[in-house]
Amino acid sequence: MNNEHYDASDIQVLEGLEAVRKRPGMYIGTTDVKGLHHLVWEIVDNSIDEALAGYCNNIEIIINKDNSITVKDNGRGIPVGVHPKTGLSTVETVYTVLHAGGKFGGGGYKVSGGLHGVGASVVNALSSWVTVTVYKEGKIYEAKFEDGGKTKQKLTVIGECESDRTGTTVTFKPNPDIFDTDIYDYETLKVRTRELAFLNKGLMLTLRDDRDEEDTTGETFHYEGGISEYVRYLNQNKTPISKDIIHLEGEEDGIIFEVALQYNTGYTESIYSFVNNINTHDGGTHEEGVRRALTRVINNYARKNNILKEKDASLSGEDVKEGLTMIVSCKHPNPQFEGQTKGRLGNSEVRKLADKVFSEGFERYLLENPEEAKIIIEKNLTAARARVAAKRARELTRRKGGLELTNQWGKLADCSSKNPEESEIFIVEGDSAGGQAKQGRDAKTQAILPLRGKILNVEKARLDRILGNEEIRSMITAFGTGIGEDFNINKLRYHKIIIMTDADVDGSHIRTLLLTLFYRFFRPIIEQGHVFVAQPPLYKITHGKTFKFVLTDEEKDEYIASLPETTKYVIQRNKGLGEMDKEELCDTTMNIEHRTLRKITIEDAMLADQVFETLMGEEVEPRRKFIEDNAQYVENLDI
Ligand code: 1YM
Repeated sequence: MNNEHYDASDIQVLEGLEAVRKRPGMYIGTTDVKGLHHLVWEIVDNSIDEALAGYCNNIEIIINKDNSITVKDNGRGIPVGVHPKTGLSTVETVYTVLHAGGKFGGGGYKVSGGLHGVGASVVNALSSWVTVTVYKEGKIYEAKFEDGGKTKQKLTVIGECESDRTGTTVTFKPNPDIFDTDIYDYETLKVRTRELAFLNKGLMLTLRDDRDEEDTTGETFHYEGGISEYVRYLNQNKTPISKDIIHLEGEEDGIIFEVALQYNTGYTESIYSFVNNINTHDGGTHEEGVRRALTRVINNYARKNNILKEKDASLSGEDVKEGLTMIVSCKHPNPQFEGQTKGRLGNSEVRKLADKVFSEGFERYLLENPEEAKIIIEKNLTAARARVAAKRARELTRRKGGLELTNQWGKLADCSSKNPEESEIFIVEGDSAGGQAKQGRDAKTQAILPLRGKILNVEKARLDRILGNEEIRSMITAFGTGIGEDFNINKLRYHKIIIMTDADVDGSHIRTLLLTLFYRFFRPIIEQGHVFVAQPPLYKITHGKTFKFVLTDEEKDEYIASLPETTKYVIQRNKGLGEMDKEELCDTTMNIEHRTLRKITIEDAMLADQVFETLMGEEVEPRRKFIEDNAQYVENLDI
């Protein structure tokens, strides 16, 4: 792959950047804060492609003072010659012709196989200005664009550099008229930067925030162990049951397949799979190959060594994944992404490769490490026994009518509509806010379920115990979906599940608990976009006889600025839902016309799950550190 030469005539000139500016959503998904961050990855992806091709081992991402972004790499540098079809320099072509970048080069493992992998020209179209600098053959070249991709300065030699220096540096400033916000979030950039470092062993990525004067070095992510270190990282707040992280790798026909895994004492599975660095949320052939091989190899080993007796039932796929942390990563020159959100790998040849690499390597590991093998299989057997117990508990609950909706059941104020599409359920913190919400709701479409106090800590509980918790049973009953093996999303009685908690530490704790519960036991309701968080107003501003509720600090400042200068006004910070009267609560937070809801994505839920683990897991040290790190944000953290 490293010897491949590109043919510049491969560029396809398709359409102008005008189309991108008119309908940005079509090219980057959204123009909210997610779309803003997406721009960074479009540029970084080009550097990553260069790293995957074997020419680049260092990438820097800098948030500049003015919220522009700089991405630097030490690859070959974008080609500087004239492109025969456009008559422009290749740099200018890549940045001004839609779809040009992806058509270059051919072959290679392109990150751009993803949903919106449309490249540099889209970033240019959506930016106020862009500067591209290329270091190549002892010269420094520069091109500048402004106003959504208009060439301001053609590619020009602006100086000389050492003859062995090569690379590309791009700085862009997102157009504030296109995006809802122009403020970059360091943590968001950090999570993906770290993930890219785990997924590309040996590659050094640095993230720096120059908005903060004191920070000059930034954070560097560099993992020689690659996905093994990813597994260690994911298990850091858990208790691994064996010291080894098993890491297996194989290659066939240019397809690289890699997997790393380690069991912990917990009950949930954390399996993440990637293709060309893109998270395949819905799995696919690479994941299927491993899961199939894992179940088969464990059963074979357990039978051969008489751990599973002849009369015993085989261990199921469920049993062998309890407490399993695993990263599956595949690099493929021609990946086929399937499914509605393109989150599933479809290439069938990968299933066989994954099965082969995994079964050969894992079987050898078990044979060579009988002590570890025994610990793993004991864990699987315990899971199998618990699965049988949970089934019994579920049947018992069902027989007692525990998961059927009955009239005697007083807490839920259901809606009268039986049409799930128009029905919504508010899960409300506390009986008093619950009572207000019941009085002020639209009884046709809005159901209210008040939650008393904290729900169960699901980290430390298996399904049988979870079903013993009254608050959780109320929710399952109301949702109508069942849980565990009985879960059926088609039975969901409300298409909007809205979490409504106070704007304080307890409220955010309850929200985290609920999201964790949904993530672990009702994941499809998040994946299919049914979970929301209500946004109660943060302030009430009273001015004479009038008052206004606002959601954010910015809105507050804006409103105050709009008042006459001599004005006296009172600002009241809304801490609890209970501080509003029932009309206020319903009008600002529940009424479809006025309210703001935030839809929960699977990423939000994953993050909640991690925070939750830190706060609730068995390890004390990470918890102490988390509280210390966050102490400045909370008044009284009550856990
Ligand atoms: C900070 C952003 O864009 N790096 C980068 C981009 C390219 C190359 C190297 C490159 C690719 C190839 C040959 C090839 C790109 N080149 C093109 C195109 N960093 C950043 N580094 N030589 C250099 O793919 O064959 C598009 S991206 F199209 F010109 F080849």
